[in-house]
Amino acid sequence: MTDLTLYLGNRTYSSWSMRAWLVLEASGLSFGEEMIRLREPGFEEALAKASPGRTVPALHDGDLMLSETLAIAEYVAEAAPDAGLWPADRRERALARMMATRMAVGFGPLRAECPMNLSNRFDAGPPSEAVQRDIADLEALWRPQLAKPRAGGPFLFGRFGIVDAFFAPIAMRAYTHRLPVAEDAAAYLSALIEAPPVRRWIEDATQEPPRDPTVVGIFASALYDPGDFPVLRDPSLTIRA
Ligand SMILES: N[C@@H](CCC(=O)N[C@@H](CS)C(=O)NCC(=O)O)C(=O)O
Repeated sequence: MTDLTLYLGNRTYSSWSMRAWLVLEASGLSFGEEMIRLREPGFEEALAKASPGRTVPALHDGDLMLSETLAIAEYVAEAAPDAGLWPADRRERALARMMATRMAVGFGPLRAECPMNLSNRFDAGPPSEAVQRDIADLEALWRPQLAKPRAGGPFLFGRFGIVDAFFAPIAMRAYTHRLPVAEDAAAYLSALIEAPPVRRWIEDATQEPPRDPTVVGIFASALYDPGDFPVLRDPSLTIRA
């Protein structure tokens, strides 16, 4: 038995919250949600109470409190063994775990320079060399999987799993920041944008109040400006020539 509550940041901006929510959604387990709006008054106190790492997402199961999305994902995968959240094959599972871990610890320039903002789209010109290197590294990580026949869906190991939840915010960033991506990567990222749980997350994001404009903090850059969620109307990506 589980009594799961996920503590989330704003859907529009919190890429780690999105990952954990997608994993829970794909698990089929029922769970409650508590929103801790980033940087708004009471944010730090709420985080200190809800999250051992003072970050969102945090998952509570009764008196168990977890932060760190990878640990949350592993806990959910064990609670829902039939959901196929990791590939069934041991070698594929190891590859999927390696990929999710690389997402958890890497790709700093892409994350810092291209923050997630589901509500808008930007035209900042070509990405920096560091971001281009991150994109090339991601493509190289995905490519062997994307070249294989996969059963059960268009995702890295076929059906949607934890590894795909971890890369879903990359699809959002590729769209929002018009990042040029190779054709095989674009097909995968488009499948992520169209995945039903991802669409549900974006649609739910349109229902949340826009961020408080008087609270700046991490929101100091125009890259966090609210918009009208163009990804829901035209999700086309920029293919690299
Ligand atoms: N390593 C953490 C990263 C979580 C994280 O950085 N979350 C952001 C929101 S997406 C956060 O809580 N930031 C706290 C802050 O802005 O003070 C995880 O995997 O869950």
